[in-house]
Amino acid sequence: MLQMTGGQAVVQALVAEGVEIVFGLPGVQIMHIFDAFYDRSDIRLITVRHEQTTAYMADGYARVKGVPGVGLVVPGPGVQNASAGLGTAFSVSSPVLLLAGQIESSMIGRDLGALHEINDQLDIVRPVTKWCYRVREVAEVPTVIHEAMHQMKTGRPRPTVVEVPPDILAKTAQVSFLKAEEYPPPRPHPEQISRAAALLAKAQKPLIWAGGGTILSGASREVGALAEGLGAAVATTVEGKGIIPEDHPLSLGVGYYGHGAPAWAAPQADVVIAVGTRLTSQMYGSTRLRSPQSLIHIDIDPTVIGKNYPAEVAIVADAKMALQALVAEMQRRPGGNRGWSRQEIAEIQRSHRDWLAEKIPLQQDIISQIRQELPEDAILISGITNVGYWSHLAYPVRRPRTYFSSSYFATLGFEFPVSLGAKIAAPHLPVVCITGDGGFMYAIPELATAVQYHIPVVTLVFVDNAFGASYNDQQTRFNKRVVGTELYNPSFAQVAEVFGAKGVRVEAKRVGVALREALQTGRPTVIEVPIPTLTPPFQLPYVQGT
Ligand SMILES: Cc1ncc(C[n+]2csc(CCOP(=O)(O)OP(=O)(O)O)c2C)c(N)n1
Ligand SMILES: [Mg+2]
Repeated sequence: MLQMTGGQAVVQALVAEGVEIVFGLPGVQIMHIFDAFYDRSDIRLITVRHEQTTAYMADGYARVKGVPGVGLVVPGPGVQNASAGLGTAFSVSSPVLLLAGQIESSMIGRDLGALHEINDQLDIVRPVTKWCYRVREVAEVPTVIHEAMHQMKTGRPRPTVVEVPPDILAKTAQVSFLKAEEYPPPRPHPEQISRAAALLAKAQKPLIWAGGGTILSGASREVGALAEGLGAAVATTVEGKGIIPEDHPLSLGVGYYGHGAPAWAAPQADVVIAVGTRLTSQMYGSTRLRSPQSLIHIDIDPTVIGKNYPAEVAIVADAKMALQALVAEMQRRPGGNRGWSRQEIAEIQRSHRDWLAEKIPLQQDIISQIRQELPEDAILISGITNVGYWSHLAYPVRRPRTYFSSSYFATLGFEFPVSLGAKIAAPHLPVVCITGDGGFMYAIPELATAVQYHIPVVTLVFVDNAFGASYNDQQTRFNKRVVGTELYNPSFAQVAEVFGAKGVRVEAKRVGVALREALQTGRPTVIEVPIPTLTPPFQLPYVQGT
């Protein structure tokens, strides 16, 4: 038992849980937490310029490290500013703990007009969190933070919010702390594994759809082993990108809005093993499964199973555990599988590459220059911008946790702050952010954060002087009636310099060279690249699979 304030208890509990860094923005109700960082060498506080960044940086950090990231904000506007970041983390199943201030306990829910007051604060974050809670006593701080960690380390990892009123943060009490815990991943039911194996034994053309859940569970080896054992082709969602190297002979890469090599292959599959995905691919074109294709659906979250296509076999378990069991079960069964021939996959890949070369020569050239400059373990954050979308399909990834998107939330502006969190988590790796002139503007003030804390992310800003996707939508769906989608921009290179970062402007064909130079300087750098407005994948007709 230790005698301390609620604010000190919060920081001590974080340390006890293994938290090394917190991303925060101060305000009167949370100053006791800020004060508790004073003179501590076992935990760092990074101050950002907008609360959205607290959640985004925590998310980027969490995605790279595979451990919860922590943000700290004032109540009311602070929480609301952070909520798009929570929504993004929710969509990609990222463990982000947001510590939120509150108004004085005695005033909560009375609509008195207290500073930053918002009624039912937790109701605002409930739809984008897995769990949220208000601390009522200093002594319960460690158990509440421990429970938030438990929620994020078990099942589907999604954001949590813990709010603490300022009177609790200021009060002194005796507090005892818990040790950080790890929890065993849930194993599959053996009967479901043998049912899945029986179905797979008859499969001629099995297809694995690997989602973000496979990355979260670290199932690279298992996905590879099952694919090789069955001769199964492997398609991934954007979130599952890189679960096996995308140049593996059985890899089809990403299926995105009905595009990508999976669009050619999916219609030929007879049994599909979907792992760690709700199978959003069902919504688009040729990647949609159709009867009589059978689905074996594996997910840690039972609510996901069969959501977009009925599952013949449902396996509720950790992806790695389930795949390990399935691989072992298949090895016990006599008779080799036929599966896909490597030529078939190579031909599909060729069709996909030809299609890209025909449809998007400029984006493909830019993306190959980026790939060429980056080592295998470099991290790319693909923003909500044209080159970002096309990177899903044209930027081969070879390792898990090296490629990040904002999933179905498609949060414009997430990319730069998420990159900063990623770089803090992996200071030794190159971290590159792809953004647009629209998206970068959301978080440009964080260039100051990058300079202040020496976070040398390289940001590629593609400037088409438009909210390009919306502009292009008007070109195609609205008969070229352009309204409200054109942008005036400053020189992003000059803006970067004014902040004390490095800024350069280059033509698209010089992106590779500029990236190489930027990575060598070790400084936060903005590379501004003028481009014409371009068509995103989701505004092109679907690929017609064979
Ligand atoms: C928070 C949010 N607001 C609005 C949108 C809608 N939206 C999607 S793409 C886009 C345009 C993005 O412009 P830019 O960053 O310049 O990229 P570009 O499309 O020009 O490549 C907009 C406004 C969104 N996805 N997220
Ligand atoms: Mg733009």
